[in-house]
Amino acid sequence: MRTYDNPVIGGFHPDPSVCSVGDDYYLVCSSFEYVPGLPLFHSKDLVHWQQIGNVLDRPEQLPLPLPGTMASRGLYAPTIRHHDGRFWVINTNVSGGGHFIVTAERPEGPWSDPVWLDLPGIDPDLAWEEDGTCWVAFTVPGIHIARVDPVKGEVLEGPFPIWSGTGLLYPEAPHLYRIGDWWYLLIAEGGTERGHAVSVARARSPRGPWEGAPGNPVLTHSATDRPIQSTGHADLVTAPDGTWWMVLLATRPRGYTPKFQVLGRETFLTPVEWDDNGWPVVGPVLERHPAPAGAWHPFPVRSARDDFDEPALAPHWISPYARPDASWSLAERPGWLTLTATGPTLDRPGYTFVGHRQQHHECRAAALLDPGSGRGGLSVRMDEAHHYDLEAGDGEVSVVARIGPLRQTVARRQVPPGPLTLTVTVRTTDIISPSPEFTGIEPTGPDTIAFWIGDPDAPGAVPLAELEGRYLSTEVATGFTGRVIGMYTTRGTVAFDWFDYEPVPSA
Ligand code: 6LW
Repeated sequence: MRTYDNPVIGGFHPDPSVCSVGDDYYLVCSSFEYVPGLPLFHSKDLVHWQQIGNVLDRPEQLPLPLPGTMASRGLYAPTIRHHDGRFWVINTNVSGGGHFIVTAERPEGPWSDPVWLDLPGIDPDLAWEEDGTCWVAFTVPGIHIARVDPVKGEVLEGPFPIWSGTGLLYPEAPHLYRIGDWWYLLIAEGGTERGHAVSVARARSPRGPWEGAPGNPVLTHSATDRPIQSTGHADLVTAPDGTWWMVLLATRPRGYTPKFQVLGRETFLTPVEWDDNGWPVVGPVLERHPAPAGAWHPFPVRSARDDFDEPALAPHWISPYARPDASWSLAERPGWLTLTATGPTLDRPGYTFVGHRQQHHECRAAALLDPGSGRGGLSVRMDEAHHYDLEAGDGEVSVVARIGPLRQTVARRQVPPGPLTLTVTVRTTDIISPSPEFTGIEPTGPDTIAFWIGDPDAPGAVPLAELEGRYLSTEVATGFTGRVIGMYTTRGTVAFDWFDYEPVPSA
């Protein structure tokens, strides 16, 4: 039997929303403080996803960030729908402006400028009745809806509350669907941490009255020992063969109790069945499931190496807060990505950083860089107060750990001038009970992060330091994102010839 592996989109890709057009599927995720905003994926089989762009990729469309945006603020959960021959994305900038709608004829864009909606809350959803009546559902707290003109951004009626789930924490993430003679309302509750759950209600009209499913929550991994945790924030889609599927966020925490999640909330896929009373039956979400029927449609595997030979940066490259034109160039030194410092430290927003999400528990990232007279390197980032940096400049390479209020240089090595390769390797360390020789400092975190000058698999590589990974986890750093491994510059201009990111198979 053909199977697929979860997550279907690894690394920090939370709050997935999906729509289908014929046998094409499109999916968007939250992006928080990172630009470009709202990564957009395409699939033909629900299993293989290729990023085709970002919904918010023009500063004149939406100048990101708005002043004062902090880590894990900015763009929260979006919804994508196809209606009336157009793609619609509704989203919220929690750092200013609130809810907005953008549309596009083609998912690759261009996406329109935003139309703003004068409604409170987060997690907006768009749904249309057969006569064209358009509803926005959102979280204030409790789930509310308003009737809107989505083209003008006018609120025509409401908002009013419709349902607040089963009494669990934070009923949120509503999506409304017309299915047969019913309207269904899918929500998340329990909070986005280990208590996360999916619940459902139905009504004959969006106005209600809403009746919850007797089996609510219809999905949760709360209080289980399953390796996949925090299952929630889901959206539904049908395949051409009539089968139903759910995309949702979940996590894969590791290490000793309370366990640590370092990859952020990722996108998972799971089948949905319907019981005789018309309620969805879903879960558990497994690491491996029987695949949807129909032709398999993998995309060409992206090469581990980005040589920076293309005229534009690929859409998966993200930068915290902003990527000013003057801070990066693919033309200044052809075949290289040059990064020019916009700020002197990764400890405060305003620096130059172009990163790749860590998408696998075991992986390596490397770059060949020419520091010139500048300073820069590779950083593993959660936020300004939680990052490990492997930095070249001034004839040396150093490893700096920033953990909360503490900042320490943990290794330093002289190097000859000129280009050099820097490598970061991440390995899991699941030690769940102390060894007989327990010293009290056994690694109990999810992983270790090692820093090298050179290629660790080639002669001459210099190991500089190995640090515990738990300090770059959501449980320590807090927030809604995951690790991003990036190239950065904090002084002058540093040129990067290539950047590799690849999973490392377990030994
Ligand atoms: C999002 C909310 C949630 O707005 O987390 O898991 C918040 N669900 O629905 C940020 O992603």
